[in-house]
Parts: sequence; C-alpha cells; structure tokens
Amino acid sequence: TPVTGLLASLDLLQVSQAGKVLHMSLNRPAKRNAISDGLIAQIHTVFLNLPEDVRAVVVSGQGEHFCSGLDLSELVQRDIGAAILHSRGWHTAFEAIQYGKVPVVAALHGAVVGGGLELAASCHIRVADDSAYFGLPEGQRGIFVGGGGSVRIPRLMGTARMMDMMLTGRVYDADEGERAGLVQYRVPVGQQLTKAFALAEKIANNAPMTAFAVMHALPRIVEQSPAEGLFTESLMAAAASNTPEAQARLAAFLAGKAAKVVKE
Ligand code: 1HE
Repeated sequence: TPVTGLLASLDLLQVSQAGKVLHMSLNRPAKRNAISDGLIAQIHTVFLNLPEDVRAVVVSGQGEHFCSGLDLSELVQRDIGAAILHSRGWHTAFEAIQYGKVPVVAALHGAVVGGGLELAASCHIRVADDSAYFGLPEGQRGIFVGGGGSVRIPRLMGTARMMDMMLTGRVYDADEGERAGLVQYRVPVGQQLTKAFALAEKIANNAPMTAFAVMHALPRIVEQSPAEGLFTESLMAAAASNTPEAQARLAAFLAGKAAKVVKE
C-alpha cells in the first residue's frame, strides 16, 4: 500500500508499506540512484518519520542498480568547513538508519558503489542478488569516503580488504562480497526483494525489545572492553527479560505453544 502524507511527498524515493514493513526505494534510476543533497535529506526524513506501526524497513533501488554513490555532478569545490558539514550530513542520515527505531534490510542488485555501499553498510542486514557488485571508486575520483564508510565497512570486511578496494579499484562480485562479509545473504538474480521482505517479516514478528537490544546495545558492546561489554550485556539482558512480551513468549514456549528452533 502506498503511504500518505509526508512520506508520500518525497519525489526521489518510492515509499510503501505492507503490514509492519516499510519499503523505501531510491527512485532516480536515470542517474543510477546517485545520492544528491536532496536524496540524502529525503532518506533522513523517512527514518525520522517512520509510521508508528512499522517494525522493519527494506531499502532498495529502482532500475538496474542499487546505487551509484554520491551524485558527482554536485561535488563542487567547497571550503573545508562546508565540506566537513556535507559529509556530516550523510553521517546524520545514516546514523538515523543504523541507530533508528527498527531494523533495516538492504536489498542489493547491480552497482553498490561508493556512497551506495556506505548506505548499505549502515543497514543491519544485507541481501544481494547475483548481479550485485561492490566497489569504492572514490580512489579513482580523487576523493575519500564521506558517508561513514571508513567506520562501517572495515567492521564488515576488515581494513585490509577495504584498503585494497580503495587503492586498486578492486570490485567484488556478489560471491566475493558474501565471502568477504559485505552481505549476509546471496540469492539468484531478481530475488533480493523477496528475500529481504521475508527477513523483514521475521524481524517484524520478533519482540521489539530484542530488536532494540541488537541494534543499540550489540554494536556498542563490541566497541567496549570485555569487562564493560559483559556488564552492558547483563544490563541489556535484564531489561529485555523483564518485559511482559518476553515473559509471555517464555510462557508460550514452556506450554508447548511456540516454534522450536529449526534449520530451514
Ligand atoms: C551519475 C552517477 C553518479 C551515474 N553521480 N551521475 N560513484 C561513482 O564513481 C560511480 C559512477 N557511476 C558508474 O560507474 C556507473 O554509472 C554505474 C556502474 C553505476 C552504472 O553504469 P551504467 O552504464 O548503467 O550507467 P551510466 O551510463 O554510467 O550512467 C547513466 C547516467 O547516470 C549518466 O548520466 P547521463 O545524464 O549521461 O544519462 C551518468 O552520468 C549518471 N550517473 N552514476 C552522478 N555517481 C559521501 S562520499 C561518497 C563518495 C562516493 O560515493 S564516490 C563514488 C561515486
């Protein structure tokens, strides 16, 4: 179903909602979904204004490619302060994704390059179809990542692999991207959205407090010392298990009314 109001008014995005899952699709296919100043602002707007009943988001791109990164036609020479603020604007938008209200699944196909890979890296789960490829062409363009890539991408694939991508222009195909840790799922061509929605549906039906803990506590625990991390984990575990929803889910399991763990 199409959304109404503010989210429907965004001309560079296609936004719709199916049950508890919101779908945000980059909608500049003629420019390979290049991220202009207008588009980054609209992405930010979506994540600041998620409808109350949304429990998961799927992010995708219209046309043949997920996203070609920064709109290079807008990369004017700015003074240093303005350039820093421009990059910080991307950080703010992508932080709204990573540390927002609900988990976000990226459905990737075709080019996932530069700022497009930075956008994907700020999502919580990445699904790629076999047409997807990953690159950081900033090196060739004489620029640097500015959308959080240097913070998030090494945490997915390791610093050495990212250095190679940026220094040599190496492009990873879908298979290589999966093995390097860029994506958690790989599917045949054209099936990335189906898979992403299936995953989003599972996320949406889990307890919101668990989703919150995974999104907000886990990445912080990873950055803490082990002793602090263990304590933060205990705090988060105590908070989660204290919710009525957790108690109801535990009771349902003990009454034989909840799903067992199965390998699909
Ligand atoms: C663009 C952009 C763009 C396409 N900014 N206009 N990103 C890059 O360096 C990647 C640049 N793009 C490409 O390498 C290719 O376009 C693709 C591999 C993504 C797709 O190829 P293809 O053959 O399907 O499309 P195309 O013919 O290259 O492009 C179609 C149109 O989109 C064309 O415009 P037209 O007016 O001539 O039709 C392209 O100019 C336009 N287009 N990509 C502007 N990126 C916060 S810092 C982040 C830093 C970065 O992201 S740097 C990496 C930038």
